[in-house]
Amino acid sequence: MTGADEFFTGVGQISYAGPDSDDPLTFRWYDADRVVAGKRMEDHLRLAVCYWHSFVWSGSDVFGAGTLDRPWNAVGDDPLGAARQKMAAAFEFFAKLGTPFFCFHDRDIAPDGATPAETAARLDAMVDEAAGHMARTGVRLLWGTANLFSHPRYAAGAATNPDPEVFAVAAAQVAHALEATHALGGANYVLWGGREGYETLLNTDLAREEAQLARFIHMVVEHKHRIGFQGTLLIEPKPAEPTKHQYDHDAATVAGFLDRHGLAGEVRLNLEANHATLAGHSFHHEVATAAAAGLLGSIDANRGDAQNGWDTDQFPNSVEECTLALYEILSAGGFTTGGINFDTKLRRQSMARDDLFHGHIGAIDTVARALLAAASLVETGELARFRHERYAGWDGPLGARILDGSHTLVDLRDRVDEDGIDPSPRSGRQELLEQIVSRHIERAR
Ligand code: XLS
Ligand code: CA
Ligand code: CA
Repeated sequence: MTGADEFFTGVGQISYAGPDSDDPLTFRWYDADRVVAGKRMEDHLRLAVCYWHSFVWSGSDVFGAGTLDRPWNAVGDDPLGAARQKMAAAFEFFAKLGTPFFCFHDRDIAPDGATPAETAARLDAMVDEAAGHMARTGVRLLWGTANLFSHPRYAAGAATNPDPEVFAVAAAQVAHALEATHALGGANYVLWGGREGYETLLNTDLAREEAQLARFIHMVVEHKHRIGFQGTLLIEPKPAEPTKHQYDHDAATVAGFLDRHGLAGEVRLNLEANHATLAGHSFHHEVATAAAAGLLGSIDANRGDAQNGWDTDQFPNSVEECTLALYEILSAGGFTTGGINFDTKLRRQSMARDDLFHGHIGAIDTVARALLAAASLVETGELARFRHERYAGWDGPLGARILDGSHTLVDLRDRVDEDGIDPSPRSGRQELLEQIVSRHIERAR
């Protein structure tokens, strides 16, 4: 790509140059073909760039206008032409960065039309356009989703709206977005309930809204099977923002919701680091909770800011946080259809076009380095061994009889009295274990 068609002039193909490289437009840790724990790095991490923050967002915030240099967003009187320009810029970026996947909302790639028919036709046209770029560049789709939160009709929710007509419009939109994702060979489809929540309980019927949401997800499951979509359906938990309270609060809340409504086995989780922070959890907690429930799906890698309480979606830069998450993921067998999507946006002052490369390269090196540390933790088995030994009693006769229901409280009282059971506390060794993690991070090469 050269000349007038090129948006990121001055940036070529980003390649691996090793940890000692001083060139910020190279990878120091991400070496796609390097085999780690039996698999290529690229196949472990399954990295994706998100369309919305990177190519749609102009840098505007609630106090001010767009700041970012995004020439493809100059719509004029040709919204579809602008959408095509934006897509050309996006695929130029994906290809130069060398990440294998991207993710999009329906409205990111195709703007709303004046009528539902025009909106649908625009999406179809842009899906065709995307298929062409994907075939040309080899970039694949990690997941698609529907934007059920920007349009004013969704102010009071989509599936959980008090008006069933809004539910109907949302259902039509998701049917189309799922079909678009299927047409593009998407590996997953994500449902994020941005407005599925409430601002005040004074006007909200919680029981009804939960039942509506469950019905909606069942319809999505049914449609997935009807059209033969083989990818995974993922719910993305988030506790709040934009609403005061969102129903898909965190991993444990969604796990309970899926069980209550007979959806277990059909839907897994897309976990975002910044959403964990907002829920008052570590990302490690969210990933471990999902793994324990067999719901691990995919990851939105980013970070929040410790000094403020909103969804800043910054690029991840903590090797330690990513190591702990990847340790859980590798211990659970690694990603299947999921991957790592950078749901990340630049700061509003990072207005130069090539800042998008710097943000992504730093994030990619962070997760690549974390992968090396996590794989080495799994390989030596130091943490797993300690944990296994800590619970060893539960594999012995006493533990087994407690768990299989053969001991009652009275039986246990008798055992304690007769056998003189008097356990002594043992060290949990937290500091030692933290040192083990640090050592693996330091030595990861
Ligand atoms: C917003 C969410 C959203 C989902 C996709 O906070 O992270 O971007 O990932 O709708
Ligand atoms: Ca997200
Ligand atoms: Ca977010």
